[in-house]
Amino acid sequence: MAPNFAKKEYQFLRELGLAPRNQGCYGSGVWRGHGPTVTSINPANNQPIAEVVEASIEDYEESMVACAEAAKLWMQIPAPKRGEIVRQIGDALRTKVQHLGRLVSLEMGKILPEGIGEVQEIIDMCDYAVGLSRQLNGSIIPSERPNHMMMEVWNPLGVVGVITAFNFPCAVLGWNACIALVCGNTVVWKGAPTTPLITIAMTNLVAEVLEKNNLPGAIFTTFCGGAEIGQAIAHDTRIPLVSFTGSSKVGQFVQQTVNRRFGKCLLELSGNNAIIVMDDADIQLAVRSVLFAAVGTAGQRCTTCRRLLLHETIYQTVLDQLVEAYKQVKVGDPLEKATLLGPLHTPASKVNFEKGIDIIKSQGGKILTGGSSIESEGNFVQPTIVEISPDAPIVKEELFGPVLYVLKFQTLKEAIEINNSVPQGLSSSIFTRRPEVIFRWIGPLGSDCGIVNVNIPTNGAEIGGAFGGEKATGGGREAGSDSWKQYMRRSTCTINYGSELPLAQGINFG
Ligand code: UN1
Repeated sequence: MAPNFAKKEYQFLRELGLAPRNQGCYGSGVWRGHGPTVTSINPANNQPIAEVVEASIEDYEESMVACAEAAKLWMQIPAPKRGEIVRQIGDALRTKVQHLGRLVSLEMGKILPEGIGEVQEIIDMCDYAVGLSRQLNGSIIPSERPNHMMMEVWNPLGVVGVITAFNFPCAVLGWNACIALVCGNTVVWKGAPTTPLITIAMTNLVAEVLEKNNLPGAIFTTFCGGAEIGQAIAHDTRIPLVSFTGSSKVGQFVQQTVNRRFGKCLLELSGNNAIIVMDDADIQLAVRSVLFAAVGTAGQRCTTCRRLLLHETIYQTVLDQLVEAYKQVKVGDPLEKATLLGPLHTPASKVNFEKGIDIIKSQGGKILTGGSSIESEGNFVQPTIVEISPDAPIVKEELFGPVLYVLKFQTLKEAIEINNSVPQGLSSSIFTRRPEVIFRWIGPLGSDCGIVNVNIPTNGAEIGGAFGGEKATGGGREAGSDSWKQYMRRSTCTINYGSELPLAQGINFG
């Protein structure tokens, strides 16, 4: 049933500024929408939640003119003052964390604690970015010439484009936007076509803060829309940096388009993450971690564990405990308290799961538990464990659902080889207590991923580190550490404060 917005249990939608029909473009500080009308669907029952009128290309053009203009103003505001605006965004999020988390759960389908966790991730990013706004430091470099000084000044890029995916419909916006804003850039955001209500609710919150501070709304410009808007962003020379989250296939296309115009890309693409359990591992810790990593968000995180590599001596013990744990997983409405596994995001994801299972069987995979979709009005499937050879072609692909491949190994070297044998390189984890194993794992001949963990799951990264991966994952790094540098341009400045003109490399010119 479509929610009745007036009913008490759906009151939170109104409080997030949503209506049964919404405009999906926030440009030049006003809501508009002249594109196609889409319906947001609840994945737990495939019933409509509300309608959204997407941005048209004309909406895009008009909004982009204002956004590029606003960048000139925003970049001249001192960075710590920009930080103060991001601090206020964080505070606004704090007051709405339950509501927004609930909306994430309702529209995306992840369970409520994960929905709230996702909003918390943006709040963390706001806090981080506030501190960062006083630390956008450049270096001073010794000059080889007398009476000269060399230094680096970090300047804003202008406009940063952020294209996000359905699985983290707002946290990934937070990773990019919080940093981009304190760095002095305006932000253009295209959320996923199937999560437009989250895009609108999140934008409402940011827009209110800008308005309260008498700043142009165009500093934060939002488009609900599909491929046409995505392509416009990729082609737009007013956008020097495009951050894209999605499949490797689309990411490659975005990168080629942006690079052709000498723009830069930050890519956050597919993962195929492994957990290795060594013979000395704490088995209980490993089993709990695998459960969260493989079943959490119904296997729809880019950091989801898809491959479990078990040492032959503990193979059966871990597997028995894991199969037992899988059988206890409660599948159901993501808003209900006991639920651990919500629906897949769309009916197409469910079909994709079913096709994946057929391929797994045809490639010699043995289903140990699960393996079927569940008859219901929602997109529910069973959490699934498969015994399969590491050489089966399906193992190299990212099947976006709760399907875990279990593989057996004998030596650490062999486990690392299997870990590194897939095209993707996002996240990885090993369970062991031996220092020599830990240091080999994180060293040059260890995991080839961007995220290399020990005794924790592959997912659930903190925002303080740089997030991203290698190979087909795209090479981008977002959120913490020195990721901010990508949202700025570096000016290397050499200043002569003397009256001579000594040349570098000792050149005597005339
Ligand atoms: C994603 O799946 O696109 O590490 C991002 C994690 C989360 C982010 C996942 N912090 O699982």
